[in-house]
Amino acid sequence: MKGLIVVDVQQDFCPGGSLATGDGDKIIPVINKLMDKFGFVLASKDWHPEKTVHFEKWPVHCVRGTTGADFHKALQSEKITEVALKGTGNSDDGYNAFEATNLDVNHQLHRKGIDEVYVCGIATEYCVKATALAARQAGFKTFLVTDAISAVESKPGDAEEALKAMKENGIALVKSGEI
Ligand code: VGL
Ligand code: ZN
Repeated sequence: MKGLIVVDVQQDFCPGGSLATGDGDKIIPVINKLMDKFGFVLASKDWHPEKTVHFEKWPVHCVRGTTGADFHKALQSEKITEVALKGTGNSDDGYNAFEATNLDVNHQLHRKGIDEVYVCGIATEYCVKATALAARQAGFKTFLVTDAISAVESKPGDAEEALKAMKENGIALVKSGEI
C-alpha cells in the first residue's frame, strides 16, 4: 500500500513568506492532483516555538499558531488525512517529519499497511531530503516526486546535491505523472 508525505507546504516557505523558496507555490497544483492518487496523505508542518536554537541558523519562520505556519491557501488541505507537527522543541531543528511530536508517523504508516512512501513538498535540500532519508531508514520503499518539490537553494547546486544523496541512499526519483 502506498502513502504520501507532503512536507511543509506552508506560507512562510512560499513567495511572500519569511523563508521563501522561489517557486514553492508552483508545485501546489501538482500536489493537489497527486493527493487524489493516495488513500493516506500525511502533511507535515514546521511548527516552531518563538524561541529556538533553529532561529540562530534561519530567519524566524513557521512560528506555531501564526499565519506563516498555515498551509498555503492554495493547498487543498481537505485531502490531508493526518497533520504531523515537527520542529516543536527549542533545542533541535526538526527537519524530518518522522520527528513529529503530536503523532508517531512511523506507527501511523504501519497501522495503515503502508510499505511505499512517496515524498513531496518543501524544501528539497532540508525537510524533504531529511524526511525521505528517514522513511528509507525506517525500511519503507521510498520515492521522491521530483516535479512536486521546491528548493531554498541558498547555494547553487544544493538541490542537485540533495537529489544525488537521496538516490545514493536508495530513494527512487519519480514524476507525479508516473504514479
Ligand atoms: C525547512 C529550513 C528551516 C524545511 C525548515 O521545511 O525544509 N528548511 N526549517
Ligand atoms: Zn524550520
